[in-house]
Amino acid sequence: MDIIEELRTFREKDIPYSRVLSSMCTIPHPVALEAHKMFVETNLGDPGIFRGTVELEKKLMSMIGELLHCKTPAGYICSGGTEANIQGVRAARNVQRKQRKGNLNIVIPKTAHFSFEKIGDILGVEIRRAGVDEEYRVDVGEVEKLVDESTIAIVGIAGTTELGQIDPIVELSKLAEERGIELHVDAAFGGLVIPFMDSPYPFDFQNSGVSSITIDPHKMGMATIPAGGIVFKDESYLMALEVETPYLTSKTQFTLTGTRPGTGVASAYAVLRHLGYDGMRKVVMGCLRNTRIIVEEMLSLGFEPVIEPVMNVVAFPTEEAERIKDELYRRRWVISTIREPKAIRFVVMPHVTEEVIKEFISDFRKVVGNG
Ligand code: 0PR
Repeated sequence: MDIIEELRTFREKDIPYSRVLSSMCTIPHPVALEAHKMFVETNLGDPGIFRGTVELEKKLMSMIGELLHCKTPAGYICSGGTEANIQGVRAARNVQRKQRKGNLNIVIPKTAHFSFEKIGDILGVEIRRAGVDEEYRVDVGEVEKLVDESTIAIVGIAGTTELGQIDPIVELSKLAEERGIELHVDAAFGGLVIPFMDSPYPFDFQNSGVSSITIDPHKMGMATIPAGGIVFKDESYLMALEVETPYLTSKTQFTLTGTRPGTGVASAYAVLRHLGYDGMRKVVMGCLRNTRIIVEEMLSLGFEPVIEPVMNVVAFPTEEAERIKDELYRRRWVISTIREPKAIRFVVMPHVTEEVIKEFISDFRKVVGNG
């Protein structure tokens, strides 16, 4: 068998995005794919060779900085939200280390992504989890109680993985400033949604206490995987991450990985330039409209959302969550479930079109005995 044919047999076993309502990734925008192909062999790990790609990354970072209300953005495109969160907390640890005593800790919302588990393990910092209010936003009072002399950073989430909720970043920022500690905002998902909403919640560097933001082009930015983003409020944080690189074309490196693709940079840049703010707004509005359609359909079947959707993520409580998910999977639909409360969850990415929703709801009805 021809190798390409062989590869196709594997690829055909993958479930197409048109059957996936659980993913925060999506089909790359056509312009992202073009850009990706052009940069396939680039390696940002050796900037002296890929000088043009380095320049492009700087341009992209200043575009993202503008979007996030930062005049001095410093950061890079990495493998994803996990690496971005690691680097955000690692930089916070390195800048705070001298002033803090004891076993260092960070305070995160209970609703934080599981990447923070890895962070605790890798960096050896204690992870303290604060509870949430009835709308699933972190309880700032609880965060305040958990912060002590060993705390290096607070984490807030702008677009929680499970419910798409936004933490009170404004209040967290004030608290971080009062205590002289860092505030890392995980906007891996929401970072490319919130700025394009009608009255965007100020989750970004508008708050002077925000030190770093995770913002992933391979989620709502429609870039090719891998493309995560970490942005610091200024260069001092990158300097706190530097190690010497004796035999490279550069003297130091602040990234976590060494060899690093330029494809994410090119594809993210291409999408943002091609669509512009207006185009991005249209995409986001489309996803929000489709989220509404799902909510209406689900309401008509007797399911009420856990919270009124804030963005294009929505969950519906049901004791039968696991059964529904498994039964749908047997019918080649992928949805997800969340733990607290027990619920089924949908992420309404650009590939979840009105037609997809129609087809999905028709199967969903059968699964819940209403079709
Ligand atoms: N922060 C938040 C708020 C996230 O939602 C995620 C990922 C991350 C950080 C980590 O990002 P990376 O996965 O890029 O390292 N959230 C989704 C999740 O883990 C990602 C995802 C993507 C899940 C595609 C499924 C899928 O098919 O649930």
